[in-house]
Amino acid sequence: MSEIEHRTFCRFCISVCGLRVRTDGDRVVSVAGDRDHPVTAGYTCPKGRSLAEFHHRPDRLDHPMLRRDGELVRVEWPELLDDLAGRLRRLVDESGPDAVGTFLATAASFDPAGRTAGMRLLQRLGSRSAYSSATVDTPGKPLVAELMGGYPGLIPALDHEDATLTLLVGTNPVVSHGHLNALPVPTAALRRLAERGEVWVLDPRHTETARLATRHLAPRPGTDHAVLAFLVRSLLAEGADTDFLDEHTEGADELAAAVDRFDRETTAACTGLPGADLDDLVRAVRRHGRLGGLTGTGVSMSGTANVSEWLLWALLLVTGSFDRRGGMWFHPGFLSQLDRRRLRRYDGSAQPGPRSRPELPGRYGELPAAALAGEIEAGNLRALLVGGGNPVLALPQPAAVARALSRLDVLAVIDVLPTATTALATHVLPAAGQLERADLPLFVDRYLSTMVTQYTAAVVPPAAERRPMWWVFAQLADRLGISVLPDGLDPDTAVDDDLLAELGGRGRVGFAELRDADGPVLGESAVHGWVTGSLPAGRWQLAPEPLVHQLAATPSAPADPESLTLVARRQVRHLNSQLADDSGRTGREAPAATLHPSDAAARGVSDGQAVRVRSAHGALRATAQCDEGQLGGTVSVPHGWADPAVGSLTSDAADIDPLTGMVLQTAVPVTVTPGPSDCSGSPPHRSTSSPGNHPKSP
Ligand SMILES: Nc1nc2c(c(=O)[nH]1)N[C@H]1C(S)=C(S)[C@@H](COP(=O)(O)OP(=O)(O)OC[C@H]3O[C@@H](n4cnc5c(=O)[nH]c(N)nc54)[C@H](O)[C@@H]3O)O[C@H]1N2
Ligand SMILES: Nc1nc2c(c(=O)[nH]1)N[C@H]1C(S)=C(S)[C@@H](COP(=O)(O)OP(=O)(O)OC[C@H]3O[C@@H](n4cnc5c(=O)[nH]c(N)nc54)[C@H](O)[C@@H]3O)O[C@H]1N2
Ligand code: SF4
Ligand SMILES: [Mo]
Repeated sequence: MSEIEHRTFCRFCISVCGLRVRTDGDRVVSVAGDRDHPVTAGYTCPKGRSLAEFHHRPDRLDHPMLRRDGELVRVEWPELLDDLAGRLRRLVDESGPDAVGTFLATAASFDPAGRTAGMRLLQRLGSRSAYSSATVDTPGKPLVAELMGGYPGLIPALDHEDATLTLLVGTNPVVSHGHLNALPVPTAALRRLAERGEVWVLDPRHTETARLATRHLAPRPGTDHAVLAFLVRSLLAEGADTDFLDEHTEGADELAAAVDRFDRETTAACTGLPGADLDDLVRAVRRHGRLGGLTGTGVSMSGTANVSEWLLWALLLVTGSFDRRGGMWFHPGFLSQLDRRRLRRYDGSAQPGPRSRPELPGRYGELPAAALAGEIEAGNLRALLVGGGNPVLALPQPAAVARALSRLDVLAVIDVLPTATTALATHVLPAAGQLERADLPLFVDRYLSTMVTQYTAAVVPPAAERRPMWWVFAQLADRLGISVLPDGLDPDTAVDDDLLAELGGRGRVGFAELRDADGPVLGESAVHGWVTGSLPAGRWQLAPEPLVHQLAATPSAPADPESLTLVARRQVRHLNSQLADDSGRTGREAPAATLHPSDAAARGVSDGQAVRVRSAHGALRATAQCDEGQLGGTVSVPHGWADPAVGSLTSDAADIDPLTGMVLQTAVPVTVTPGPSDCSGSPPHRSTSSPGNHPKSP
């Protein structure tokens, strides 16, 4: 056979890099960056480049499996689907629809057809038990957008063409390629921004991104709100865009009052930053007038997530930077086109919370993932359909999550590989991977760095008995007497494009044109000026009451400046728990507990030595790595590994943000001691669980 080249895009992360994939029959021969892609221009990272190997991994899930007498055994699709649908029906009849839930997570965000079908199945069953990884990632961002603008889906984006000052707070895009905003080809993009003006990075690590910045400040973890409050206070005193404030905002006096206590001395004491650095930052903002600024998980996972995000938005408003050139634009989405729709008003109110944790908020049709294990233990949730997620390693306390998941009557996992979660499943459903399905980047549409989209056909047909995730949900729905497909299509005959045509039919360019384009389709480079005049909230709300209230409750000084705090981070070769085994096997990337040499020395720890990291909630073992670039008083442990599982240090009960249900995952107090002794929070193993701890009725 002869080789064929396909244009497609990577769906591991939101940079959605353009790819050229060569196939020979059903064999994926090679993967390379697409040099003709207008945004990513041939760039890929190691994850994208590993896609051929990923597709052919010998451990890929190829066959449906059903747990019988404690063991997962291979069955045919109809048998699996009949069994699963039958159990779901019985559970709904017995316990009501909320007993059935979904956890649709990271990989589902890159599979809009699959995710939509899953969400519809749950909605049409009448269940409220929808969970995702969003509530352990960044629920504060949509909340701030809602409270300040009246619409949770407002996504500010950097103005790569005109911005001269860029502030990056708790994000390391050189590794992550962006948090809620893609930063494709990050090194080149940051160099361009720095060449045009200044890039400031606030991070307790001297990160790969900080190395490209013009200035790096390392505030104490969890104190970003203080830096931002100080900036807002200073700018309100001198340098504010008063015309913009008068015309488009409300609450400037309340904002001024809220940030008033963050004077130079208080801020320096709170953050540990020298006053002179704070002065320099204020002067930079005044000098440039407008700026762009983004936060990442270093902010969104901290206890001051909401107030920090708010104060960054407030700074951008006080400087008149939002929705204008040289500041930031709001991404309306090539496919979702918010700029051509009337936005419905959201008023910040929460939906009812989970039954076992009524104090936690429901928002945007979802319950906080922090409540998932508790809802199972309380008997409220009896079946969970997991799609594109690995909750055992994503949620706090892996051992407790694993215990809860194994108590479920049904744990059906749609995945491409065996994981810590499939190991506990009653039903394993092998999914078509990213090269095996047609797609559009619909759910990351507004997170992209510019107005661009791309249709891809499947590069190869699904191998073995792998099936698209939408097909799985559609087959289940069909057996439950409901439909999740457009126009009531028959799940036996529908194809990927039927779903994509519906989902991708409201874009700048129609679906047929996208499909025929053979590659990315570019829109405007940025869309300025569409938000401020048509805000559902009328004017920008500078001082939303719940945030003013949260800020007032933050301490002005750290409780114990001598204690160590855990900070979250990511590594380049794996994405959350995905590919972590690979990067470990090749020895190119290992999980370490990184700390400053002086902190290590003070604890009798040397580089490469085994240490125990302990929080109030559990402990893990890791290898110590001494690094001058790690701020004293912090220890950085990467996310995504089964061992050490950093979730062992977090809690789904203590330190939960009351407005969002977010789990505290950075700036967590910990201790580090030498020695490899036994750990209470040790990660669950991947082995098939024994019948004894897996009470399933066949
Ligand atoms: N290679 C790779 N890319 C990924 C992922 C991955 O696992 N690997 N995961 C993807 C996902 S799901 C997400 S959500 C995004 C996340 O994207 P980012 O938020 O950019 O994630 P990180 O690279 O972890 O960068 C977070 C930074 O915050 C810093 N930090 C920690 N605590 C604090 C704090 O209190 N204050 C401040 N100022 N900084 C702090 C950390 O030192 C770290 O450098 O990345 C995505 N991309
Ligand atoms: N302590 C601590 N906890 C954290 C974090 C942290 O930094 N610290 N980070 C948090 C964040 S930001 C996030 S987003 C969550 C991550 O939470 P999850 O999204 O649950 O984690 P992933 O490991 O990305 O799981 C994705 C799963 O999708 C599977 N998959 C890959 N491709 C496909 C596909 O095409 N189809 C299907 N059906 N499945 C596929 C993968 O094999 C993997 O099992 O964890 C959160 N938890
Ligand atoms: S940066 Fe890497 S993982 Fe992200 S889309 Fe590009 S190739 Fe894929
Ligand atoms: Mo995430």
